[in-house]
Formats: sequence, structure tokens, C-alpha cells
Amino acid sequence: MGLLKHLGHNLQPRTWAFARAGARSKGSFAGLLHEGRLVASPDFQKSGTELPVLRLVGEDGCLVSGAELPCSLEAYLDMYKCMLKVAVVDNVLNSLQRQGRISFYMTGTGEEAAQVGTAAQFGRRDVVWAQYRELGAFLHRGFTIQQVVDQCLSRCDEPGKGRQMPVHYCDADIGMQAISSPLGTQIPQAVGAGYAFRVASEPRVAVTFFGEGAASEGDCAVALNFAATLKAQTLFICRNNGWAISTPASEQYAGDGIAARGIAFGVPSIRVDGNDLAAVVLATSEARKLCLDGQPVLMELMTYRRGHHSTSDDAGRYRDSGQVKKMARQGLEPISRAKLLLKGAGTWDDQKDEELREEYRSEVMAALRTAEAKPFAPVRDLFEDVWAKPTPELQRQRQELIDHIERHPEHFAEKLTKYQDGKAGL
Ligand SMILES: Cc1ncc(C[n+]2csc(CCOP(=O)(O)OP(=O)(O)O)c2C)c(N)n1
Ligand SMILES: [Mg+2]
Repeated sequence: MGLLKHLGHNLQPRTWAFARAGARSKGSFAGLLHEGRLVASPDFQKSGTELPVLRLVGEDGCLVSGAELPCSLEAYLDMYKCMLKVAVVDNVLNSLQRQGRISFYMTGTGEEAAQVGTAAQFGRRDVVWAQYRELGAFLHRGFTIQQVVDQCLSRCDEPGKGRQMPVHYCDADIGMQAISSPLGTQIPQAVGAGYAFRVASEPRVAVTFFGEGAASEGDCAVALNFAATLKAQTLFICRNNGWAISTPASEQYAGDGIAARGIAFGVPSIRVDGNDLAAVVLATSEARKLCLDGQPVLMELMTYRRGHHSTSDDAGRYRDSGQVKKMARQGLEPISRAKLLLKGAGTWDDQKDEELREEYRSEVMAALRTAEAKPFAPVRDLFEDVWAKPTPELQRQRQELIDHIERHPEHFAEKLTKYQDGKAGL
């Protein structure tokens, strides 16, 4: 009105009459995929409806009202056993690092249901790009305790030939791509594969795991948008454990977590209690079905990192120990919640639990003795199978190493005996 006056018009009554007569509630715009709802006042929206959290089993280990177990009790018990295996392997290897027998380790304490309940729903031909805290996915898909220990001790017999940092596993035979440290790089890779699966009409899914911290990388947003527009058969699984090393979720983002972002990109998205094995199973199997229809899906699993970020971290410096104690509460954390359900069903008891833990502990210790007796991979493996054909740079570097070792036998003669084929392995 002020503007009209300024222009020397006084059309107020007529303008209003016109507006009423011709009012439209929807408008079409080239950049909108739907009709836009028209409003006459500025309305900046910060949040829509907060996404709910899928939970089937409560802290008492009982199904919540109206919920059903999404799998047989036997299948639930199988997954529970794998969760115990993760916990035992983590426990032993973490203390081995403390004793200086391995250089580095990362535990997944508190996130066992998110690792195992998901992986148990994948198809055999699905391919997984994990972050680094998904030991349960490796174990459930058939990675052996011996391979885990060989890898953490950099021994020759694991698929990566001991060339990566501990916990950076890989095994193409079971569809587990190599873990890489730079955060977020695995997410677009899974989109490329998921797109290829859809284009080739392959009934399989490319899965990627990442933390809520990694979700802040540009790669994650890029990947979600590509997946949405190209209709990639990619299952995005965010383990939201509340922490990215010392950065709490409250400093990581200001919106409704990670799942809300999927919706913004047009990706069907769900938030799940990641400490509830049954909920993780149901959400993953439904999500996978949707993916097989030729589209991406995002799951946000709400869990908690109870341990330090890694053995290079001291969470006591930035995190209140009271919070950790609270999250370790029986029935809240995933292992005890699943165990309460199994005990309630009469399928499990404390004695069986202790026996199985002991069995796994012995298996890890035996694997450790075996691994320690193994040599490291031959030195030439540093240079081979990096590229299909070694590059001139690699050939030059290899020759440089050979010359250096030959010039200083006093420093290398004994060391080389620890590598397969010794000096001949150069
Ligand atoms: C690109 C990049 N930036 C930073 C780091 C260092 N870094 C390693 S792990 C990590 C935290 C990741 O947190 P999150 O994704 O939530 O996974 P979580 O450790 O909680 O499982 C950071 C910052 C890195 N590895 N790569
Ligand atoms: Mg995290």
C-alpha cells in the first residue's frame, strides 16, 4: 500500500477486490517438482515435524505394545551371538593395543546392534562400503576372527596383505570394500555402484555406513543428491552415536539430525533406535526392499559410542563419565536389551552367555598366537597390485629401496627375516 501511494496511486480497495476474486492457492514454477502452495506472508521454516524413532523392544526387553519380532527367535539369537563376538574381539584387541602388541585399535562398544542387525539383512551379493566401526558387518558376512587378528597385526594372510592400518579391513570375496580413513569418501562410491546395479537391473544393493560426523562432509550431501536423482540402489546407513571424536552432535548440526536431510533430498528416510536389534532388523529389511525397487533409502540409527574414539583418544578429557554410565544402563544398551528378550523367551541364560564369551575369547587368543607366528607380507607387496601394471615411479621407488637395503645390510638383515621370502621377497 505504501508503495502504491508513493507511485501516486490509491488503488487499495480495487486491488483487494481483485485479489479476492482471482486468488489462487497453488502456483507452477519451473524449479518446483510439484505445485507450490501460495502464501501472502513471509514464512521462514526452520523445522517441520520432528522425525520419530522406530523402537520395537523396550528397555525391559519386552516388545512394545503392537510390535512383533521381525524375525524368528533363532535368527535373533544368531545375531545376538555375533554381537557378543564383536564385543569380545573388541575387548581383547583393545587390551592388546594397551600392551603394545598392536599399534592401534577402534572399538564399537555400544553399537553392536547397528553393525550386526543391519548386515544380517543384506543379500549375499550386496556390496558394502563401511566407515571403520562396523566390525560386526564384517564378522556377520564371514570375515573370520583369524582374518581380523591377522589384519590388526599386519600379517600376510589377510586380504589386504597387512598393508593398511589396523581395523581398515577389506574382503572382496564377501562384498566388503576396503575401509579408508578419509571421512566420507566411501559414500559417493556406494552411489556409483548402486546406480550401476539399477541400470543393469541387478537385484542387489550398494550399502554404505557412515557416522553423523562424516555426514558433515560435502561428499555425503553430494552422494545423497546423486543417489536421489539417478535412482541409485544405495542404502545409506548413518550410525549416529552422538560423537565425532570430541565433537558432540549438538555442535555437529543444528537441524533434526541426519534423517531429515534425506527427506530434503527426496530420499525415503527413517530414524531407528540403533540399540534395539529388532528395530534395526525390521528397518533394514524394509529399506532394502525399497532399494530393490530402484531407489536410495537413508536410515539413521540412534546409538552411542561408549568407548574412546580410538586407542589414540582419551574421551575422559571431553566427555562426562556420568553420560557414559547412563548409556551403559542394562536394557538401554544393545547387548543387554537383546539378552533380556532372549532370556524372557527362555532361549538363553547367563551361563550360556559366559560360556560363549569364553569360547570367543579362546578363539581370539588362539588366532593371536597363530598370527604372531606368521611373517609379514613380502616387501615387494608394497609395490605390487597397487596398479594393474606398476608405474615407472613405483618401479623406481622399489629399486631405490633394494639399493638402500643392500647398502645397509647391518640394519636390515635381521628385520628382513620377519618378511615372507626375506631378502628374496624384495
Ligand atoms: C576428511 C577427514 N577429516 C577428519 C578426519 C579425522 N577424523 C577421523 S574419525 C573422525 C570423527 C568421525 O565421527 P563420526 O563420523 O561420527 O564416526 P564415529 O567415529 O563416531 O563412529 C574425524 C574427525 C578424517 N579421518 N578425515
Ligand atoms: Mg559419531
